[in-house]
This record gives sequence, C-alpha cells and structure tokens, in this order.
Amino acid sequence: MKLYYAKTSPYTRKLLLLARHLGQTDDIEIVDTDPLDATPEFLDANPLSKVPTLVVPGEPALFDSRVIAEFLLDRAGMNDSGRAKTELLKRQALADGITDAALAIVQESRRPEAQRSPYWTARWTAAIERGLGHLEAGAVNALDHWRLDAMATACALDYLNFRLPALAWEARFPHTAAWYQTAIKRKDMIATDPR
Ligand SMILES: N[C@@H](CCC(=O)N[C@@H](CS)C(=O)NCC(=O)O)C(=O)O
Repeated sequence: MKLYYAKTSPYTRKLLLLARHLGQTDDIEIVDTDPLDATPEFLDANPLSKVPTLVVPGEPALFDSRVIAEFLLDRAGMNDSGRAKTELLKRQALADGITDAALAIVQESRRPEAQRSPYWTARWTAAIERGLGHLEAGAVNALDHWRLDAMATACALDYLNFRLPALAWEARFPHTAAWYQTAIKRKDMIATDPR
C-alpha cells in the first residue's frame, strides 16, 4: 500500500502511529508528498489534494485520515463497535478539530499580512482554547490506552507546540499537559517527531 505523506502533517503522523501500533508498517510504502505541488498521480488518488491518502492495490484510494484509520483497524481485526466506538471517534474528532483550527491559523499566518483575517484567527484560537478546556475538564481521562483517540490527541497537542508555541497552552491546562508530557516520551512519538 502507498501512503501519500508529509513529515509535518499531524494527520499523517496519527496514521503512522496507528500503523506502528497495529504492526502494519512493513505493508506501507511512504510517498513523500507536497500537496501544494501535487503530481497527477496524487491528484488522481485524491481530488482534494490532501495528505494523508492511502492507495491499496486494486482498490479505490482512501482519504481522509479518519477513513484510513478505520481501514487499518478493520484490516488488523482490531476495530471496536457500538457506543464505545462512537465515543472514541468523538475524542478523535475533538483532537482533529484542534489540529484543523491550528493548521488554519498557520496557513493564515503565511498569507500576506493585508489578506489575513483577525476575525477568523480569533475564532480558530477560541476553538483550540475550548477544545483544550474540554480535555482538561475530563475528556483527557478517557485517553488511558494508546488507541486512535490518544494518538490523535498527542499529535494535535504536539502540533500546537511545534507550530504555535506562543499559545503556551501547557501552563493553562496542567492536567492535559501532564498527559501530553508522558505521551511525547513514547518511542513512536519520538520516531515520528516532525521537527
Ligand atoms: N481532514 C483531513 C485533513 C487533511 C489535511 O488538511 N492535510 C493537509 C496537510 S496537514 C493538506 O494536505 N493540506 C493541503 C491542502 O489543503 O490543499 C484528514 O484528516 O486527513
């Protein structure tokens, strides 16, 4: 299988963590990809021109990261179902939502100053703060096993520190920060560190 990948993509990192956890890395060929300078082959696989995208021989390509995660979990026979699965997907959605807002701020900051929107930057920042508040208020307690929800959360929090260090969120969300500090010391987090 081919995984279109970018080293700094937190969504791709989440899948690399999952693939390692499921023992599927040997089946995955990493294709370094710049989605902003897409090859015709990549666009053919994903018309949205986003990483991660997974191409399984003989099958239609898969995107986005949540869909690919489901595929890998099913393939490993390790997927959950029912209410527990819904709650896990919700925690993944929270983490990915924090990542989405952080990525939007980063992209906005790279535009010429006159084109930047303080309104949207404030709105994305507020979403991150509320997301962190939700983790701090209790959601982080459910991340007690190294599953997809925990992987997504670790990638989101590390992306904040990688790209938006001025947020300095750890001082304001100490319980979440303690969880994160344990997560980033894992060997697989170190091996997938984009810095
Ligand atoms: N919801 C998607 C988000 C993927 C995404 O936004 N990836 C970024 C890189 S981190 C990308 O490819 N951006 C290129 C673009 O938006 O054109 C997922 O979970 O896979």
